[in-house]
Order: sequence, then C-alpha cells, then structure tokens
Amino acid sequence: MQGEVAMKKQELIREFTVEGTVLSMQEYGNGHINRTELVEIERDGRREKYIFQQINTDVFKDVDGLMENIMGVTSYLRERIEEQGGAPDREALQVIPTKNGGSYYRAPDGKCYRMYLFISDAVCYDAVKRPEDFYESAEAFGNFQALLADYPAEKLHETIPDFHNTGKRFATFCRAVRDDICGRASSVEQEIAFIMAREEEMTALTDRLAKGELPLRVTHNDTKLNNVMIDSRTGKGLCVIDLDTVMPGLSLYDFGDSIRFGANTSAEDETDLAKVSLDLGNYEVFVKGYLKGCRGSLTEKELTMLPVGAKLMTLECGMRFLTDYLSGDTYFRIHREHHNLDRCRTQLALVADMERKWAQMHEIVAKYRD
Ligand code: ADP
Ligand code: GN1
Ligand code: MG
Repeated sequence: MQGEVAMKKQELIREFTVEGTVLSMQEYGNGHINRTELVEIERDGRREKYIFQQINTDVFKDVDGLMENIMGVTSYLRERIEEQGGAPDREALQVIPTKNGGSYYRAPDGKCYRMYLFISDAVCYDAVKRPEDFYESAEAFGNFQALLADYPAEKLHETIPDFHNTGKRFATFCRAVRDDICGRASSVEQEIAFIMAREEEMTALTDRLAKGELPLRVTHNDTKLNNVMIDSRTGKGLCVIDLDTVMPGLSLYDFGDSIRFGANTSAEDETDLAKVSLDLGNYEVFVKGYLKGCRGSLTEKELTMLPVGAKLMTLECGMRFLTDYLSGDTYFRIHREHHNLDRCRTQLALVADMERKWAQMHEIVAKYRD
C-alpha cells in the first residue's frame, strides 16, 4: 500500500519540469490549509529540494485565479527585488511549471498540485524564540506591502471573498451557532457569549474602509510568523511565502494577524489558558519592524488604529475557529479532538488580555509613529 501511494505521488511529480530520481517525499511544515511535502530529487549526483503542495480546493474554489495571482505577484516581486540589488531566487517564491507550461497540475480526480523551489538555508518559526526574529518578520511583511504598493490591484482575483470582513464572519458565526449541526453549542456557551458581547466592534475596520478613512492596499492577509522565511546565515527576513490570500486589503489586517500569532506568549493551540497573554515586548518589536518595513507609507489613521487591527484579527480568528468547531471541523486541518475549540480559546483569552493592555498598546504605537 505504502509503495502504491509513493508510486502515485512520484507520478504527480513527473507532471512538473523537474528531472531526476525522487529520493523522498515527506509531510512538511505546520500550515492549516494546504498539504505540504518536501521533495528530494537526485539529479546527476546532486540533491535538489522542492516544496510540493496539494492546494486545498474546498477553501480555494478558483485555482486558476489563485495561481494567476501568485504568478503575477511573484514575477512583479522578482523585478522589484532585482532593481534593488536583491536575490530574486531566494527572496521571492518561484513556481515550478508543469510540462504543459501550466502553473499547477489538475489530476484526473480533480485534485490540484503545485511545486515551488525550496528556499534553503532559511527557517520558518512556529513561535517567537528570539525578539530579533520577530523584528525581522515585521520588517519583511512591511517591506512586502511596500514592494507591492504599485501592483495593479485590479489584476488580483479575490481568492476568498470577504476574507477579513469581520462583520460577515460574525454573521457566518451566528448562523453556525443557530444551526448547531454537531450539537456542540451548549458546551461552548461562554465562548459564544464572549464573541456576541463584542458584536458592535466587528465592523470597526470595514466601516472606515467604506468611508474612505482607511486606504485599500495590496496586502498578504495571512501574516503568521510561519509564513515568512528567515535567512539562517544572516538572521535577516528573507522571503514572504504562502501567497494564497494576497488580495486588496488593509495594512491593519497584516499587522493584526502577525500580532495575534507572534505576540502571544503561548502557542495558538495551547490548552493551558494561564499561559496566554499579549507580550508587550514582542508587540513593541513588531510595531518598530513593521513601520520600518512600510517605509513611512502608513497614514495617521492607520497608525492610530494598529491596536484595533491586532484585536479584531484575533477576535475574528477566534470566531473562525469556533465556527469551524460548531460546523464539524471542515475548514482548518485539525490534529486532535477539540483542536479548533482549543485554538478558539487561546484567541479569546488573548483578546481579553489586549483589552487589559489597551492603553499600553496605544502608547507603544505613539512612541514609534513619528
Ligand atoms: P499553508 O497554506 O498550509 O500554511 P504554506 O504555503 O504556508 O501552506 O506552506 C507550509 C509550510 O511549508 C511553511 O510554513 C514553510 O515551513 C514551508 N514552505 C512553504 N513554501 C516553502 C518554500 N518555498 N521553501 C521552503 N519552505 C517552504
Ligand atoms: C490559516 O494557511 P495558514 O495555516 O498559514 C488561515 C489563516 C488563519 C490561520 C490561523 C487561507 O493560515 O487565515 O489566520 O490559519 N488561512 C486561510 O492559524 O484561511
Ligand atoms: Mg502557511
């Protein structure tokens, strides 16, 4: 059985323009959406590494649009990086084309696969071990946004409509509570009440966007620490990855999602909630790095609202985890029972701690804004 599975995977690899013998294929990374494998290939006595991914087509319905975004954004980034004297092969994702010249392979069973060059001598962290790494990630995400400032946004497909429309996410959450298809709602009344109590805050960002008070930019929208590679030799932020959700959005989404993940003193799925809190030291480090990476491009209103971005992205993520828990765990990949509930609880505990530290969060932004 194992051999048969391996055979099938190797056949998939042969659809791409890579030559040589496949030595190994192993599950890789800690993403919640796609299935990622590290592929090692031997060619003329040399070993080469690639990333092979099965694209989650339940989440991304329009794979052509998704890959068109990625091809457009990566080639644009490569040009900008080259102009600035950087190393485009290491600083931007590089898609390996299929033998038919496509950017991904759709198998007869409908599953979709893509390959990237593996970025070597670089690391992805699942938690902040050293503030320096978090600083580097902040600068890299800020720089990513700055590099894409003039990217023609009208060319981008909305790969997940209303991805960070927190108000719409709230409506979806309310439906999941009402439908309660798994009979789990009564066991999470506290969490539901916590979210419901913050209903009025949900539209703080989208209302200001609609009024023109916040600018629409090309943003990454999924700025977890493990979506940026850090150069192992220099310790510098190297390459922003996981470009599936690059779409028009708010800078506050990118700032907020990074804080949600990296400035939490615990893991996203920690079960001991006493370990969850906002690390103000890491929050400050990120503010500093992000503003540096954005190169002065954030408006007064964006700067003032950075803490709101952090809180809303955390609340939204907690709400999404709970929605998925109530709906039978069909969206985020889970690795244990109640995994999505555990993830939801850390997010809500983090929101509560941000509320306690609200004044300090603003004071820290004020320190770096000029
Ligand atoms: P997901 O959408 O599931 O999060 P990602 O595209 O983020 O998928 O990939 C999952 C993990 O695989 C990343 O966190 C990173 O560790 C690793 N990875 C992805 N692309 C590359 C690459 N080109 N080079 C090296 N590692 C990569
Ligand atoms: C997912 O793909 P990954 O694991 O980097 C999710 C994000 C969530 C995050 C929570 C496309 O990110 O929106 O914030 O999990 N990505 C998608 O960890 O839904
Ligand atoms: Mg990822």
